[in-house]
Amino acid sequence: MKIKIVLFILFLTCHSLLAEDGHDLWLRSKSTTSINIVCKENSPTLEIAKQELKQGWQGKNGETIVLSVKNNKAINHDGFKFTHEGIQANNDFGILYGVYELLRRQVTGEPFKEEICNPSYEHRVLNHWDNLDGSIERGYAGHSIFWRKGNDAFIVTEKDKVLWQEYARANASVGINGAVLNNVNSSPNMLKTETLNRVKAIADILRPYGVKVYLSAKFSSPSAIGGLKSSDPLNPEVIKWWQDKAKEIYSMIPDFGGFLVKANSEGQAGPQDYGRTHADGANLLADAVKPYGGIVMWRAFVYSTSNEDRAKQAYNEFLPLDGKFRDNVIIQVKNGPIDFQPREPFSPLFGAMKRTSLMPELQITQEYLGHSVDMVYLSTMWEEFFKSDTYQEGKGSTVARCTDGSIFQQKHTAIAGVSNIGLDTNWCGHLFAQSNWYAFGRLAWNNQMKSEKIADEWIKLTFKQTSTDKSISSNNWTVNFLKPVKQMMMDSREAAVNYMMPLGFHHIMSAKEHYGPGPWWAPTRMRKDWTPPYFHQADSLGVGFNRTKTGSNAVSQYHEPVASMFNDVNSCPEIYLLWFHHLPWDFKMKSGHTLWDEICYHYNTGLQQVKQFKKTWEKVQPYVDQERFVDVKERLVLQLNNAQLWNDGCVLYFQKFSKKPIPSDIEQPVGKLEEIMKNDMKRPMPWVKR
Ligand code: GCV
Repeated sequence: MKIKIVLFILFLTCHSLLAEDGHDLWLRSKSTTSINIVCKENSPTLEIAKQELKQGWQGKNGETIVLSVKNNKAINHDGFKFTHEGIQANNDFGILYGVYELLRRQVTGEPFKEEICNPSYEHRVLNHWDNLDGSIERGYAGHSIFWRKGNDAFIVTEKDKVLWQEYARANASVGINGAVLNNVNSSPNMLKTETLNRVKAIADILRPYGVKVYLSAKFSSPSAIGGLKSSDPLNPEVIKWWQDKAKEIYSMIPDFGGFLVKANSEGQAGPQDYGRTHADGANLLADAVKPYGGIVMWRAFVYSTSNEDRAKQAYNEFLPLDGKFRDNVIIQVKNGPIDFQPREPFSPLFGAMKRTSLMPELQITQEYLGHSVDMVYLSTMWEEFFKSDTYQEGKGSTVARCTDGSIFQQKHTAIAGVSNIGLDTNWCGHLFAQSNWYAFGRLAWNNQMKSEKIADEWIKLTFKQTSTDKSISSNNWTVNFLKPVKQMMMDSREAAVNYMMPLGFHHIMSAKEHYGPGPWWAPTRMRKDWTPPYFHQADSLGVGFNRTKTGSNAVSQYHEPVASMFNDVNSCPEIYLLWFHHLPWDFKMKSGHTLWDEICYHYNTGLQQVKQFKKTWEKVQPYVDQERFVDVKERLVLQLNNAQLWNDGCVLYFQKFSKKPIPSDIEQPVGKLEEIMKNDMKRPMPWVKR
């Protein structure tokens, strides 16, 4: 009996040692050697920097590192310089970022040489779509880490503080320096004093890590909570209300970042309700925060129930306002003209608004890319976006250069990512979704970084030090784990495009939570531009949205030669073909296949790719702890179901129009279209229980 108890205790101890729940993210370095730190200054941030160095140091035993805060014109914002003796920066945050970079290189094996590392963007912000009741719009990793409902909703517990600190640390380690704490579909209660008290508590924890807090503001707040009759931006009482609110916020949070606003979009209030423009609305808030150094991020995600192509509407509305915004307003533009689809061409607003600061908005949470079920590494998608050439100021006017201040004189530069973080132990639901949080930070810091390098770093930081079997040699690990897992990540986004929306298809997902296929969904009561048939336009003659000169002419919003390239079916990249063109089913593709066959081949390729991911992961079992291995394995099974459903649903649905056979050299669908369609809105979401 005694032996049994001892064995049981031993089992529990070993088990807890090996337990890997993913909570530690990419921050696992444990020092084995000592370091001598020289730093004349002191501050809470520098304390953290020193602590991190001591905790994570992997260099020579007893080495001396000098941390010095002094002005160097070559260093921008919170950038830093590696010198022969240590790290130099203009401010404490730069030192902290330098420390994280140094520690990262020690794990990844990248050399530490004299160089300056400047951030691409001044503000690198996470947008949390967290509601005050703790739910998260498009959140797939549990409830909010900031908000909850119930009697203790505003009580700040020790547990809260620990979590917020861990969150701040993770952000700082990849250079993220801002967080919008609530949903853009915001509640006016956000700006009530009792809520602001909690915001202050969060800001106090995030501050030493260099993470500023921002809030999404409801435009109608003056009338909703301020007792005013109107929220008209030109009304003196409204102007005063926002000024007073800003004063109150800054008295509590002196480094408050500013506001994010979704106005006159998807039912949200806005200046147009009073016959005013987006510039009037944005400038109202900008003037209120200006005395304190705050900024306003004003979203360009707008479209109405007009007959105009939805892809054209943001450009039509915002371009005429170019130059009319205050210099502390930044227009936040989604990467593509529709809505975070698996693949979109870049939004034509990039580079077109030359006298206004513009910031890209990326979506880290996988609303249209498989939630926290499908493994999709998004960095390759963002890299494709940054590299897109707008030609606005000649060849090489990439989106990256149009937004980071390289081409246009922007008072402020910024970038936002819609967060995928929740209360799940591993923060993001899917272990591999952590890589998207990581990649967003790395690309926000350096928009020229290559996805492969980011994946390489993330895998090493996340898995290397926890390899369960110490007898595994480094070479063995590299060949049998790092390489195949990296390849899987690098292929994963294209795979998702293949099994969801290849060749320029977009917005053909299920209306239920945007997971799974739904190209058929078109209730008559529904707004047309919310239904997939509006976007794919399939009929007996062909498929695709004609956005050429003979169609909606969305191509004309692009600068030449991009406009002509997209307009001409022969030069339009095939990855965007059905985004811009309506084509016959037997249109000849570059491969020699007909369009119909090519569609089938793409869906099938996506399906086969996911099968391959599953095999790859099964093979790497010896290199991963059991808990993380099983969790990812289970999700890959669900991802394969999803890929199968997409393949079967889309191929069989479009076949009703093409009336052509599915090529015989690929797997035939296993599902029945009627069944898939019948179950579409009833199918439960395949959440993985943790
Ligand atoms: C926060 C899409 C999403 C909405 C989101 C909106 C936006 O429509 O489905 O959940 O709302 O984009 O970005 O404002």
